[in-house]
Amino acid sequence: MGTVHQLPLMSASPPGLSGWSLDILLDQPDRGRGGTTPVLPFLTGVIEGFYGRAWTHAQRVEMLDWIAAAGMNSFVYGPKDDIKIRARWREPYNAAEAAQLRELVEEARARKLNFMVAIAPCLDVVYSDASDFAALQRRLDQLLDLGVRHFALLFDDVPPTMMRADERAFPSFAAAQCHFANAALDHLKSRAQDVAMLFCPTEYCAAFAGRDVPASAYLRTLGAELDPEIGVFWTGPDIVSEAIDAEGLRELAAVIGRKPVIWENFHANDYDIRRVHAGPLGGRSAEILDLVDGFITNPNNEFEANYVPVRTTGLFANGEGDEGAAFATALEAWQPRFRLAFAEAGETLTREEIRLLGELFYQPFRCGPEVEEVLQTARRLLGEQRPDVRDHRWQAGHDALVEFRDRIRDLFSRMTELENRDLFYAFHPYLWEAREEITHLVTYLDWLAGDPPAGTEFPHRDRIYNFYRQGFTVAVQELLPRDASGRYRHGR
Ligand code: GDL
Repeated sequence: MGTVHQLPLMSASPPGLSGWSLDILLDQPDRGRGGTTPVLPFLTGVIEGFYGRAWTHAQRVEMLDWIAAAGMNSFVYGPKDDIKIRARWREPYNAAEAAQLRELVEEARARKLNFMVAIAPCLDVVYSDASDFAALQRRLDQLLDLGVRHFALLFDDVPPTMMRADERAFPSFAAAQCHFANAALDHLKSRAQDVAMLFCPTEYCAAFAGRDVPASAYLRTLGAELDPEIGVFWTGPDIVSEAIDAEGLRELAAVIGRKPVIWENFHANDYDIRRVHAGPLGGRSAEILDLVDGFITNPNNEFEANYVPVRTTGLFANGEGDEGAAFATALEAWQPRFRLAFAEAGETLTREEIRLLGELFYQPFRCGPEVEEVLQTARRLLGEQRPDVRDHRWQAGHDALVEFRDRIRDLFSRMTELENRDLFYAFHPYLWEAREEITHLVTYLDWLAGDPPAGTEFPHRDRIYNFYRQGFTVAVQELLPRDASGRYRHGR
């Protein structure tokens, strides 16, 4: 920890990239002090590190613009289902893929960003097998030849078990990974001097370490055996952490012998097809920045939904601690993307409409402040056994919900007219559902407001039936009882 950054030797820069690392270092804000990896500054940026459909090449290039505009410095290319990153990590990139990677190297360089490529050999690697290490070397060599200098070795989401051959060769799973990663870094350094490597451990959050980080033999082995120049990713207490606090980070750093680089899953949505997160980063206070070596976000699969997540992550990483202020700044910058087709030149959705969109699909643990208020009103209206619908407060609440439904309907139809179709499609399924549900709720409140005689049933119950998701997965989910928060509540 506290390593002083050494400037990379310019002679080691890839052809045509001479001097770029120096530019990057000089351009970094003062938060360069962590520095596990000697050639990298405090890392801020985006990792395309989710499961499912990856972004397109054009989107990646655009993401580089977003990262730069957000005042961040890095992009990590690591989509889990890029077959050559994980499932077929031994296969070389073909000519077309290599050309795109080379272009990304150049596009990142033009914006003075670090470009990092992930390799995830964890599904089937035999750490002690020389031919597997040779395969890794071939991949690293190919990437080096394309101009890549920064690498991420990922060992996440695999069982912590070893192949028989490895059990004979290494005292533990962690020792095997350390050996492999250290050898990879040595290889990189034998080829170039301005190289850097990050490592994603198999225990990458406190939950995976049994919520007792100091007692984790796995993490302690990393601390003792992983080359101190290799940066270590960490997602916080959980895979998707509601909060990341200073105490947990201090504890972790003492165990792994370096500050972690946060792999931020706050805005990720690959684990839940019902949600998208277009609100600001939250639940993290600025004091944690001194306890980490970087802050990299792994956001939504839907590229266009990530504008506010990326911008507010950048604001946070640059010291903006106020979630509401960051949200407002990001919305303003996002607005030009909402141009309407066939409208007066330059007409966009209004700031209020865009704010509503962001608030409806806000964060993994809550909706935006105004939406939460509306939900509170709805709970109040429905909480009464037999509401007095002539009561002024009840009527005002009903009116507020009617108005809210109308705003969502209007937003939905205005979104259908966006010139940027990807932006529309990114939100379409979610917005559709929001509109249907609020419409149903208001229909029910309208019925209640008519003061139906006691004992009558809401006549629209059949209308709603087909809105709800059904099919195999839902049938399985319904087999095991859960509580309102989604936690399983079943035993023997
Ligand atoms: C994970 C995966 C990541 C995924 C995320 C959210 C890490 C280190 N790995 O477990 O690829 O997108 O959760 O589902 O977070």
